[in-house]
Amino acid sequence: MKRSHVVGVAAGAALTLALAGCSSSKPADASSSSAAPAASSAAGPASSAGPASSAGPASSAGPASSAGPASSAGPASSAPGSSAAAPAKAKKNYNISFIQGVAGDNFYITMDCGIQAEAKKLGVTVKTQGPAKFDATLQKPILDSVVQTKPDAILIAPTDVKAMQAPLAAAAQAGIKLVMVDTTVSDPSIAASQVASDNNGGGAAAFKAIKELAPKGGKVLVISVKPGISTTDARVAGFNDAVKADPTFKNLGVQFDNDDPTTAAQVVAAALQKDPDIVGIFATNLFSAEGSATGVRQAGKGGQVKIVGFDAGPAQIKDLKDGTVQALVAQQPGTIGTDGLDQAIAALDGGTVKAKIQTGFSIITKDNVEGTKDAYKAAC
Ligand code: T6T
Repeated sequence: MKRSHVVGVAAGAALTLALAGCSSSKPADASSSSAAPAASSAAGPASSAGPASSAGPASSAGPASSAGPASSAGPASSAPGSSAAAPAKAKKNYNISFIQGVAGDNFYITMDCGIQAEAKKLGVTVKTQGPAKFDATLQKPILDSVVQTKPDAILIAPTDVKAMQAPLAAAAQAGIKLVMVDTTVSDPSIAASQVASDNNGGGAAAFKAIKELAPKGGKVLVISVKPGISTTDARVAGFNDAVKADPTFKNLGVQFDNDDPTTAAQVVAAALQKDPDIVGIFATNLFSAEGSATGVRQAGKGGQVKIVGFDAGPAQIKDLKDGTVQALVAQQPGTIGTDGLDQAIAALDGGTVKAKIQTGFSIITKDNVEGTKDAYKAAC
């Protein structure tokens, strides 16, 4: 499936961004004739239960192909996970846990909405919980206690590639099927499947958007969470490689905010004091983007310094409409969730499991934000 998507940037110049098609493939068939009735989702801390609404067809994608007839480096955007026929019921009402990277993050809330809708359809139970901060020292005890309850499978967004490796290996050793959703660990062979966005491609697309907004080039800054997160590290790498290939831009490097918008705002304010001629900021996730917008606003440079942020939470959409942020790289967290659950069920039912699924992203600007279906949810 390929579709072309014309978007404009705040400066008014129209960009033609190609949404390059990821090849469509149905997630592993989780079909079975008998299935338990859908059970309602139970709750742990920061838990959520499944809505009645349907998640749409479960989708999955092969490696996201990139395209972009428009200028400059990297893919402009990548295709949404392609549609596939909805899986049938699971063989039984499995007990599954979903452990978010952090509770209360619109990205993981939206992912949980996809998971819960899919769980209802498949007739399985998913309990969701997450740490209060994006921090392995807080996520590990949650994982350990979930493992004690002996679920059939765990869907998890590991908060650190190294720190979560051993606890997840122990879970796999205990016979629990693992599916990495969003983030992963250094050695993902312990998992049945991994589902994530094209994070490297998204970083390259972010640079491409900045270049369209600041065509003369100049200084660019990256605001990220912390080192050791597979997703944001890949976004930074994709962005850095694209900047390196363009001599009109000078990369000031990456600064970290520990997933805290207040810290991000302070870091951006200090950076703008030191380098008032920064032309663009790439914020690699939701809270980094929120904080970067605040920092730029407080410096009185709203609209002048171009901000491209990963994710599309409600506050980010507002910043985009206000003109403080110029473009958002919107992931498909609902699809990551449904695909992740489908793979877990396939692994449990003895079906065919896809070891790796890459989902797409889209670029939201002021010109296409109205009516976008890619904005994240605050609740299901
Ligand atoms: O960007 C998402 C997610 O993909 C990343 O791994 C961590 O941050 C978010 O949850 C957004 O806050």
